[in-house]
Amino acid sequence: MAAGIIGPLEYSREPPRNPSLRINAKEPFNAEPKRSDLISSYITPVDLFYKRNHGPIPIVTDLDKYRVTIEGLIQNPIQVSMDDIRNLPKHNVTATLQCAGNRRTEMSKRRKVRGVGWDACALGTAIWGGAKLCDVLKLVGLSNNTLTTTSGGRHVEFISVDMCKEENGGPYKASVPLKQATNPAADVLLAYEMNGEVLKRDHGYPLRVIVPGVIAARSVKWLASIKIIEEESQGFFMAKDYKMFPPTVDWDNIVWDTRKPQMDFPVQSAICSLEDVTFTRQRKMTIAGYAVSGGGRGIERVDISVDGGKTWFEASRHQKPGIKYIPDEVTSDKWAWVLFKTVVDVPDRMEIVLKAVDSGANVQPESVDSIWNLRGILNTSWHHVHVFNASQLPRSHI
Ligand SMILES: Nc1nc2c(c(=O)[nH]1)N[C@H]1C(S)=C(S)[C@@H](COP(=O)(O)O)O[C@H]1N2
Ligand SMILES: [Mo]
Repeated sequence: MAAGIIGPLEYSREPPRNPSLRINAKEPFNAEPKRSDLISSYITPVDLFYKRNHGPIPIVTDLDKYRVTIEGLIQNPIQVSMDDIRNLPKHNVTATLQCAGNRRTEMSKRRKVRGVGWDACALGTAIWGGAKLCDVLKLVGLSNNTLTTTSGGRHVEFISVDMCKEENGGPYKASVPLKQATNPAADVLLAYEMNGEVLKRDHGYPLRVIVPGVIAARSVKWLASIKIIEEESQGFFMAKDYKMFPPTVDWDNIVWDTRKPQMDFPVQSAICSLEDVTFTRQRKMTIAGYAVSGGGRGIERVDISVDGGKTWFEASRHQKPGIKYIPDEVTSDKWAWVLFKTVVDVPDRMEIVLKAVDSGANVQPESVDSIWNLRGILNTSWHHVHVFNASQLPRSHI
């Protein structure tokens, strides 16, 4: 067990949570904000940030004794304290974390998938404050942009203290390539702050990994040790989960080894000002939501259709509107979402469709069928919302 922090076996010591969250699973606690709450500010308030756990929330028993071990295929393993991490240059990175399971419920409606159901709000944007992993790894003699260590290490594994049933009660683990971990431009952080405050327990207190542009499953919370290893982590969530299979693969014929662990997330967008089926008496309506892409590819365009995808127009978008506490040292926001908004006239009924285009000209896929996969990850299909004028309700709704 790691020094100064424990992963409890039961759920009797969970932190307080905002009651407005929509709970998708109680134990482990998995919850997302309401759609309208998600887009009420560019930076997601901590209490409204989605929470995705695989076990009870760990407890820091003694922060002074807390140490992160750095070991594996390196010459000299060390242990670092919170003070050691805080003494390194501090960076603030504005990054959107998105769970690979975002919009899973919608995919499951088409054909059943396995996993916690999520609406379209299993993501959030925060200003993460902490040390760059590349600076931490310099403490064990690894210089920037290292491909491999002299003893053959090519991946950096992060190990937590929580107890996940998928790991048979063991801790959550994930890894990133050493090249990415030691690349200062990749902005991989060991974060101890979220939106300028000490990280909360739900989000990994005292220290978590943030891997911008990559599915959030790699941003390990409650970090206990870092291991330099030869191959990608063999942990459950790298080897037997969070992989993208084609629609033909089912639980009977799946061979996990045939696919790489998913890293970057693809371009994604969703309407958050409206529910999937919305009734209104208004003649004008606001369509607002988010668009985000992984790998540091910003959003180039957000396209909206109000006639089911026959004709399209571009939504106005805004990045960073009125951020109050954005500090000077913020390095970039290429890792973060854009929010968009547009006002349209409301006919008797309309089908609103949304798709985004990223800076690499990647476009969201039209149909969920083409990307359906048994674990229900990365549902990035065009988002549809049906609007009915309440005075003209179709027969089936009266
Ligand atoms: N130690 C640990 N880290 C973890 C997880 C976990 O269960 N345990 N869940 C991962 C997944 S799947 C996601 S989507 C994000 C969620 O981060 P959040 O709860 O801060 O939003 O954390 C990742 N890191
Ligand atoms: Mo996730």
